[in-house]
Amino acid sequence: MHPVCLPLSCEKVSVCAGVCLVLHIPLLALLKLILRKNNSGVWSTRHTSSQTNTFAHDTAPTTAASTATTALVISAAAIELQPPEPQAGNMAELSEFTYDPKTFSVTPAMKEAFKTNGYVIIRQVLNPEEMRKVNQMLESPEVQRHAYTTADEQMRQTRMVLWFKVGEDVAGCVASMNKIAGTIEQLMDGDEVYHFSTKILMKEANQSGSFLWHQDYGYFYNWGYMYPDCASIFLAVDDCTKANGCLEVLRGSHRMGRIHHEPAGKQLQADLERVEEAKKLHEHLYMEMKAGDILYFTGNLLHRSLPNTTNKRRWSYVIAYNQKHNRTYMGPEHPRYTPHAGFVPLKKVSDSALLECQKFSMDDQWFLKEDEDKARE
Ligand SMILES: O=C(O)CCC(=O)C(=O)O
Repeated sequence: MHPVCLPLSCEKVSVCAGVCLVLHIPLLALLKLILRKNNSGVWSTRHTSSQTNTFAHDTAPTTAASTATTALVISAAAIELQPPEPQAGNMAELSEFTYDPKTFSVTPAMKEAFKTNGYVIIRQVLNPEEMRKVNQMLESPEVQRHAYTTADEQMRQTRMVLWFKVGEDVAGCVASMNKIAGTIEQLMDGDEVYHFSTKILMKEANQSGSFLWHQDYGYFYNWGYMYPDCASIFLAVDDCTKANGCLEVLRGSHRMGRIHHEPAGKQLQADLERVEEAKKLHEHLYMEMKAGDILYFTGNLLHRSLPNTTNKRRWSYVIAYNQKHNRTYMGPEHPRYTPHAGFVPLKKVSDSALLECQKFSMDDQWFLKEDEDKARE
């Protein structure tokens, strides 16, 4: 018997069963015509619930079809069909929080939002004074001389700098502060995390390429990491808007698991057929952010960003973390081995560390060179 028949009284069951048999295929279409979603995301009839019974009684069931309609309305009202998730907008809002230095902690609501949506955005994690220090470090010739370019599928270029070590300098503080490293560790809700890499992605004014649709685990997977137990934080160095190529995500897409990636330009791109299908199931969100806001997101969340079309730069600062147990099987003998692959414990520091830190120099840092970049392999 079709499930919509279940709660009907005995005399209606035979009518409905017959109708189900005859109309089995168009049944869902009929239901869609009869039902609509209300504001709280619950499916109901086109009338209010108090009107539902009146509707059933007032309609003279003169034909088999109208009898079926009446039966279906009664049964659907009784079942109260639920869509798989509440309204999209509300769920996205659930992932948005504001940092308060006095009271901040990772709450169950944040963990739940991270699990459901694949990300949380926390506004103003770094204050303007902290951001001044970050900018001073990023703009220093010592960092900038390590810049090279990545390119999208149209070979449009974006400058980037990438490094691996966590020093006792400004960059090291950012990577190991509790409000960043401690937060991502708690959101991932499991093993200890360590720093995998930090990079700055510099979309300059009126130029730059895109970052193609991908999952960060798409990269980690190629480097031999066995589990998607990695996550990243995206710190807005400049305000990020739709016009200057803010990050875009497909909310909840991490629940699809890893999808196939192929090289495109100098990047890896997720299988676009899958991405198109994913867009039908997962809300496409533009992560507009102010400088100092941080997006914490899981390794399998599909994301991308488009070129900067404005006359101001749009820089971002992305730190990748990996869980301690998540090892790569690609040891030194393997052609894809990356020497930074091993676990190095991350000693977390207090949230005041960045303001206290005076070391801008990264003289002992290990910066990635363009010819060492194995992103595409
Ligand atoms: O900075 C951006 O626009 C994109 C960065 C990104 O997608 C990544 O690092 O995985």
